[in-house]
Amino acid sequence: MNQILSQSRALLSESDPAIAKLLADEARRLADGLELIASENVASPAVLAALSSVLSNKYAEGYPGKRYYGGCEYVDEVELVAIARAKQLYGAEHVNVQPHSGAQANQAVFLSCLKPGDTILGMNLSHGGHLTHGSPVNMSGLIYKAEFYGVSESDGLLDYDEVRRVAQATRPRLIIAGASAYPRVIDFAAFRKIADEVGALLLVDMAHIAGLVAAGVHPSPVPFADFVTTTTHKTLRGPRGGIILCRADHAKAVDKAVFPGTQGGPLMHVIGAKAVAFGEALAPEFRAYAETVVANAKVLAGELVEQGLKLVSGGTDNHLMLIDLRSSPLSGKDAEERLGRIGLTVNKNTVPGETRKPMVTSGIRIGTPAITTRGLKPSEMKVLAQAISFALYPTEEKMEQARAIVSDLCKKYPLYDGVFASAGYSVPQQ
Ligand code: DSN
Repeated sequence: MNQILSQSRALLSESDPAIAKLLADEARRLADGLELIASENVASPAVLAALSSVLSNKYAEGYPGKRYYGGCEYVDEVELVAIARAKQLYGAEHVNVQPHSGAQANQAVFLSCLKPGDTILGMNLSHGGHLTHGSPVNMSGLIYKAEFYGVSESDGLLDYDEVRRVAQATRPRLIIAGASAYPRVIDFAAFRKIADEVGALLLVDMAHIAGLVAAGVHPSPVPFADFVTTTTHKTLRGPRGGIILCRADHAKAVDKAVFPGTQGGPLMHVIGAKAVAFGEALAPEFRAYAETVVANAKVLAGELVEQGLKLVSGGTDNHLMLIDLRSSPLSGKDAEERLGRIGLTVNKNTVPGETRKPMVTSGIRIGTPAITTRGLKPSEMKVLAQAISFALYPTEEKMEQARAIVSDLCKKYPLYDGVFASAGYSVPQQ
């Protein structure tokens, strides 16, 4: 059996060379460049092993001990381990590990506590919020009445007085805290206070910072929120997927909203991989990793400012920063393309007060989770900032220098070597 599994890569090459080639191309793309997309990471070989396991074969609608299918004795154990580890990691009263994604985790929370037409209050997408927090093109904005708060345009910081003012004016049933492009610490106690003042429930979507919270390097929302949702693949470094943490009194409604409310059969291979990732995040090495993610981000932000670039809020407290290009001739799209040419993968991003379209934008979001997994340290952030700045304001000579910097860093920190090898993980066979 093990032999068959270890031969799967070779089998794929034989049975489907077209897809095998594309997988190899993607592995090479990852290895030859540096991943600076703030929501991406490099999952461990153990996480990848669970993802490509026989658990993928199993239908298991229902919950451990109460399934609609036979043969669930082992997947029940897998799901129970995932739940126990997630509870330990975050100190949560109840955890549902079945959501296929962060969007579906949010959708299930909405179904558990809202009726169509109820008012929700979330962060403005162009200020760093998320599509699923009430955008008019998402079901959250189509089914519910969405209201928004934002950051102060003068300093880029969340304005809690403004959140309170909008909450008092709109009386939401649910307030959503959490962001996909906010570089500062979020004050969850302040959100709880505002929610209590207006009689609202509080959902914190901690997808971006879940790994930082797990490691104790960002304050936890769990003591303050009725519901906490997260993806498992960003700073948490697990497989793509979602989970919901909630207070015990919401447990039944949340479980019902996930299945049968919004999903059918859970993806048991992903749940197995979530369990592996939670186990890794419980290990002491993960705290050191998360501390380095933040240290790298702080040094990189400082160096970018030294290079003359403007950052929203002037810097960062977490794993990401937003370059504001409004005073430069470049759009976010231009900058994304230029950085791509030297092997740095980033995403264009709106900035507070954005005037360009979402496919163009005036900003670039940069994150350090993946490069930190790869092994880069704060001492390397100066040259990385230099490469970014050379690529944004290039001459032919500077572009060459920028490419050489990135290429040297890639050689110094090979993908799936270094961090995983030194942490005692096995390196996947090529
Ligand atoms: N699209 C993700 C991000 O990049 O932040 C959030 O879902």
